[in-house]
Amino acid sequence: MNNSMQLEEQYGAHNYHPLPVVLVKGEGPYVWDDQGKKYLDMMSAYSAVSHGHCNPRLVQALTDQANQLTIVSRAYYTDKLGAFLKKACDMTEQDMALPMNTGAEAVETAIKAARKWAYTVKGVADEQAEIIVANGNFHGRTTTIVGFSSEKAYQKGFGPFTPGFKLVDYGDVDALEAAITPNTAAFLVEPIQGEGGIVIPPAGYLKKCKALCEKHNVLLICDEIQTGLGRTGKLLACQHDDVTPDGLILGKALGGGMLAVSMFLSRKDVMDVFTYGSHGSTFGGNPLSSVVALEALNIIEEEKLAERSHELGEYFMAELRKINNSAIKEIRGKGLFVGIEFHPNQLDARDVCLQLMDKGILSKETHATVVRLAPPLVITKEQLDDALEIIKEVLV
Ligand code: PXG
Repeated sequence: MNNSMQLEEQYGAHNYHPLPVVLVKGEGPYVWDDQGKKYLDMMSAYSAVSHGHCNPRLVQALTDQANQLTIVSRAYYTDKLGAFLKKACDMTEQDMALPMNTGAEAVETAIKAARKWAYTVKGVADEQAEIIVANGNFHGRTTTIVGFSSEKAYQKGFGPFTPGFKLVDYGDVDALEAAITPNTAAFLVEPIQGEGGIVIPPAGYLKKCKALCEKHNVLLICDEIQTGLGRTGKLLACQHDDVTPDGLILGKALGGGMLAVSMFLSRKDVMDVFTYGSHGSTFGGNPLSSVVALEALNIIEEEKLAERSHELGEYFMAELRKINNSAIKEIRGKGLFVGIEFHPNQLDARDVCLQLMDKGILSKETHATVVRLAPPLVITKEQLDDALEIIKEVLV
């Protein structure tokens, strides 16, 4: 253990179990450690670095604005926030947006919006609103959010939890219908479960969920913090099912891998439940974040990162499927959001990640059996080919 690791271990809470590498520099899909060793980053900070490390356009936008104006309170207008909100709404076909910082904050915002909409628009009796969520969900780490997780490890020791949530099986439309009552405000769901292990629901699932939600006057809210902004080969993963959700949550790549920028977007009648003083954030929507996030959206559009993710993802998965190793249970994904699942007890996903790291690829296991491969979307086919060579060396 070197000095950097020791300092983190001694002075930092032990809420992570990092691989033994100290990163000091990044550029495009690559990062370097303190020994000068270069790695291809196939983690991309859980999709936050879709634009590549230190993307020059984003560095420029960040530094220009940092020299101009960084943070003021939302008690004032700025010349930057409106343009960012408009771009986000236009691109995602939503009416209005509320900017926050971390993903969990935007999820909390969605929960508050759904509940207040249920009381003030749908007519649910006070304190009775219910939100349906899916088994295997991951929406963040606040006490309310971990309270409706089905993963006991996220909850243990942190109760009591917020009432008003119901779990149903992911991918099961009948279970959703059975769970809906007149008090249901919303169904909050990830179009593909990322932390759950890159779990892809049956084709048409979201479309059927949308129809059910419409029928029962329930909001369909998609958490696209991880799947959104091109990661799965479309701008939004819900577009694979031709669905425009009633509420949408973005984060991670929205900040261009530079800053924590998240937002809840929705229809006007939902967003209008927020009135002066009912919600807010010191840093949400500040001019520095707004400029960086607007440029991040421009880059996704102009550099066609979603299309790139689709094409390279198809190629990558087809090549991975050629690997002949009986420990591999499944290779699945959409776009450059790919998981390799191993049969339990045949190959340990963390061991595979350690071997990949040794050979110059950074990845991370989700649970014990799935290795996640999600490089920056700016990666080239040649760079992906290099990665494939190394993955084959480790797995064949
Ligand atoms: N929703 C989804 C779908 C996510 O993947 C969040 C919400 C929460 O975002 P913030 O910005 O609050 O972390 C995520 C986050 C971790 C961890 O260590 C989090 C994520 C992925 C992997 C690890 O908490 N995703």
